[in-house]
This record gives sequence, C-alpha cells and structure tokens, in this order.
Amino acid sequence: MRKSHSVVLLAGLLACSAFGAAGDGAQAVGVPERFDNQRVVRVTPRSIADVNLLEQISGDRWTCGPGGANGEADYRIKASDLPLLNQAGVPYQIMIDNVQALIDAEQAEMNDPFRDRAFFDAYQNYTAVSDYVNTLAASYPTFVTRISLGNSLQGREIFGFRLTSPVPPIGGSPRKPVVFFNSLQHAREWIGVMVDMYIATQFLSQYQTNSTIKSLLDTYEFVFVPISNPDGYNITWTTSRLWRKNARVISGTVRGIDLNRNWSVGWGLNSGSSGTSTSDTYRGPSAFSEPETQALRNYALSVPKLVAAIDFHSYSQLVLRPWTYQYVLPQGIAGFDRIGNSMVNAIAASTGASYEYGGPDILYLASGTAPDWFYGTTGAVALTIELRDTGQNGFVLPVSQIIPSGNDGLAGAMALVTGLCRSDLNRDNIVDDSDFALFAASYDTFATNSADFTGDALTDDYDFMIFADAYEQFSCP
Ligand code: 0X9
Ligand code: ZN
Repeated sequence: MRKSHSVVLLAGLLACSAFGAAGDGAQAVGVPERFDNQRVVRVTPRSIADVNLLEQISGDRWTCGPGGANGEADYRIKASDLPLLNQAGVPYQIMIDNVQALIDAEQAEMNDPFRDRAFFDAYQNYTAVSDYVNTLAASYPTFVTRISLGNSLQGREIFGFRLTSPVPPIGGSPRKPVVFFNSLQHAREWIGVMVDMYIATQFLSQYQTNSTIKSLLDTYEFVFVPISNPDGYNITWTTSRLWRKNARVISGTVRGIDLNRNWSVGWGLNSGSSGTSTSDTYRGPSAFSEPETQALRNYALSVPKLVAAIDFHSYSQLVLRPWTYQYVLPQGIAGFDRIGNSMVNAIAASTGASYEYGGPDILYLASGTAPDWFYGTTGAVALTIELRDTGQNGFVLPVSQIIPSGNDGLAGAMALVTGLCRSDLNRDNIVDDSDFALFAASYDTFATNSADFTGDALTDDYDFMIFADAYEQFSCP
C-alpha cells in the first residue's frame, strides 16, 4: 500500500537526500575487496538522526525511497555495527545476512566446471560481451552492425551495435527511427548488461517467427550499448564487486563520478546528487565532465530521429519516467503513464514479476540522469528500468535470474516501442484535430521536426500516411 504523497516525500527527504559521504568512496586496488560479515539491512528511518547514524556506519547505501516498501532504505553495514541500530531503536529488517557469501556463491556458480556454458547462464565480463557482439554481427550480418561510441577514461572502448532488419526505411529515409537501450552506467548492476544482450538476442532469433518483433525491426532501428561504464565494470570484476561510479581519479585515488548524475538536464539541482567526491552520487565538477557520458550524448545527438530510450539499472523492479530531478510532471505525462503502465502489465503477463511504474515520488530525486537528458533534449520517450530483484540479493543477483530478468526487459521494451504514439504531436495522449493542425503546419512547410516521422529531414507524404493511420483511429495504441 502506498503511503500518502506527503509521507513519501518526507521519507524521500530523510533517507534519500544526497549525503556527502557514504564510506570513503575510494576504490581498493590490488586484492579484491571483501565484504565478510557485512549485511544489508532495510531500515525505516524515523528522523534525520536515524539517517545520520546509518550514513555514519554504512559504507554504502544500496537504494532508498519507497522502492521496496514505503519510506525504506537499504544499507550495507558491518554485522558488528548492528548493536548501534538496536541501541538507537532504528526499525530495520535484515535483507542480506552476508554479502560476501552472496558474492562467493556468484563466483562459485560461475566457475563451476559442470555448468552449461551458454552466454546467458553466467554473467559475462567486458571481453566476453564484446566478443558476443562480434559473434552476433558475424551471424546476422544484414541485421547487426557493431559501433564504437568513444573511449572510457582508461581507454576502453564503449562499444555497441545497431540492430534492424534489412527491410529499408520508408520514404527513402537514410535511417529508421532509433530506439536506444543502454545499460551499466552503474558498474555493479551486472544484470543490466545481460538484459540488454538478451533483448537483442531475442529480437534476432524471433524475427522470423514473432510478428510483433518482425514489425518492430522492420520499422525501427535499435541501438544497444550494454556497458556504458567499462572502467567501472572492470573494477567490479577485479577489485571491488560493489563499485558504482566510473574510475575518475580524484586526489590521487579512484573516487569516481556517478555517470547517472553527470548529464546536463537538471544537473546539480534539488539535492538529487552530491557535490562531494566521496559520495556515491557525486555529480562531477560540471555536466558532461566525463568521457563516458560525452560518448553516449554525442552518439545520441548524431541520430537523426531518436524516438525512445531505456536506461537499464538495478535493483527494485521499477519503471521510472521523467522527470527524475524534480517532482513537476513532464509534458506528455498521460503518454508516459499509458506506456509505463502497459510495460508493467506486459512484464507481469510475461514472467509474473511485479514491477511498479512511477516518477521520483516512488523512488527519490536524482538529478543529471540520462533519461531526463534524453527526454529533455531529444524528446524521446525515455525511461529508467530498475531490474530485479526487490532486495533479497540486490546487486548480486543469482545467475538463475538472468533469463527471467531478460524476459522482464524484453516484455517491457516491446511494450514501450509498440506503445509509442508519435502522431500525438502535442503529447496529450489522443490523436485529434489539434495534432492534425500541428501536422498540417509542418507539412505545409515541409519542416524538420517531430512530424517528420520517417526521419528523412522532411515532413512529406510518407509522414502523412503514418499520421493518417493514427488519426483515423483517433487514439494512441
Ligand atoms: O539513482 C539512480 O541513478 C537510479 N537508481 S540506482 O539504484 N540504479 O542507482 C535511478 C535513477 C532514476 N530515477 C529516479 N530517481 N526517479
Ligand atoms: Zn543504477
């Protein structure tokens, strides 16, 4: 049950304000960091004093806000610090008894020589994902083109791939409208990498047999970027499984910048990020200070017609709409609500998993995020998906959940794209005469704008055909 809005806001303020220091924010080098005798507790702070205590003793807040249940936050703490919570009377529940045991189990499962070695039966490191992209491109040469978006701070390639069917774009357009799926701005959220690759793999293997997938690939081009933060990913595979940020060196140490606080729309606003370099939500010295966010932005800006984007994260099982940096509703809220709810329903129908759709009121304010930039700058229908689970394993999700999570992502992604209503030019969720007027104005001048559905930099008869289709139905899908 949801609490009233004001209680949610209060809880968000309490547990989710961007505190300066959660741990020292520095990365251990050399030996892999261990998390022995560490627990993840879900607390329900009663006051700012409770939050202060948690921030003091915890090295790491995993999530906060009403995600799992209202007003709660998950913190990783030493088992030996539990008495401090007891003494203070902070209400809590133990979600994970031993973080290191989960990591050990993850390792053991992945190293078990008797396991099936299929790609989606294990988490895959940077090289394995890159090799898999090459395999896809080699196996489906008319569908898949590998791309490079740029390099990370430490010089790793931020690779991705374009995926579409050989059916040409209509109207002689140079390129179909593009849908962008990126993952792993946050290094420890491994499931996102696998889900990104799973969606692509299913699109390819089901193209011949699934008519919805066929029509999606015939109409759109999909761009997949499975590892947006390659340096951070490397840290999680070598030295610290729970690293979140990139590998920016500050004061001689890798302290890192939270890439999902480094985008320009809303950057630094409303306590949805931190100005302190040790914080896990450190926004960096300026918007787009980091090569990783620059690379993603530059690629997105090079796309003639970007229509939708999903930024995959974990965990909490949420579909989140803009704005993430403020409680103000975005223009087009009705369309977001329709699509977001249809995604949640599609996921439940596909895998039975229960996701929740909403805005920052169901999680917390986050400023300088990718989806806010995508929506604010390109107008694409941009969402965050927080994948599994709801805290039982958090970031260290068992490999048995890779394929089920992949199916969550696939169902959500398909519901998003099939739910796009591009003829709804004024974004009021109905295709009516006011959209017709907007369309006509563009058509008269052959303008390049949102009425140019085909993306050929011209509003012409091909666009009219697309518009007329939706106008006749008088409604969005
Ligand atoms: O804080 C983030 O960047 C995302 N959550 S995570 O636990 N994966 O770090 C969520 C960002 C987007 N959304 C809202 N806060 N509304
Ligand atoms: Zn994340």
